[in-house]
Amino acid sequence: MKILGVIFDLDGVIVSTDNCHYLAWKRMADEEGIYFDRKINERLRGVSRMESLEIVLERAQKSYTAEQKQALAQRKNDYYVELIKSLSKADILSGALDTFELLRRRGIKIAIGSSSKNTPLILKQIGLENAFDAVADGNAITHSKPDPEVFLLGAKLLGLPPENCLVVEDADAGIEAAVAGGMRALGVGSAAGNPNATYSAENLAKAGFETILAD
Ligand code: B16
Ligand code: MG
Repeated sequence: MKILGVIFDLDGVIVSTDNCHYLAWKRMADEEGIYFDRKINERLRGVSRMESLEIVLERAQKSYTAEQKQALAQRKNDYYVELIKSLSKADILSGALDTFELLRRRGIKIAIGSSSKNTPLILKQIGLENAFDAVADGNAITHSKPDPEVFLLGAKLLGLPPENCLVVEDADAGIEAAVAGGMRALGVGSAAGNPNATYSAENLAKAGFETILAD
């Protein structure tokens, strides 16, 4: 099956927001007296905000009501939004722009498939708000990765069947989601070497798209 569309995860594939997520969760957790470190932060990759909060609260000494949890997630997001306001074009990860150009030249459609509700803001900050044929993000879905919903929506918005789409992901949950949706997956960053990924590369610059497309 030919690859006619590529759906890119955002955080960790096109731009690295890891540290911003870490600092925002850390600030909220410190204020609440909850232990949080970079190792725990790794587990939040590709996971939705409320599911991430549940992971953070595993170390909490007290229990929180649903209302309090909403407030904690909101507070973390306020800190996060403040931090991502300093993102710019310079934060686009290595190989991303060249990859988009190559795919466009080949007539392949490109989309975003991200769990983040902050996708529109992040794309604007890095100057890519008009770069994609479709954007499927955390605002449009009810089930986050490893559920395939966000990628199936991306394929639908591109007008393509899943089997003609390739997903690029940095999270194991995202690779799982792509496979569950019947798509091929390229694992980069933290997901490079994921045994379920069809292709693997350290980053987009090293992905060898020419070879993948010739497959
Ligand atoms: P937000 P992706 C994910 O984005 C992040 O990897 C994950 O750490 C974050 O919790 C999630 O978005 C939700 O983000 O709080 O901005 O809605 O990797 O799917 O692009
Ligand atoms: Mg990601």
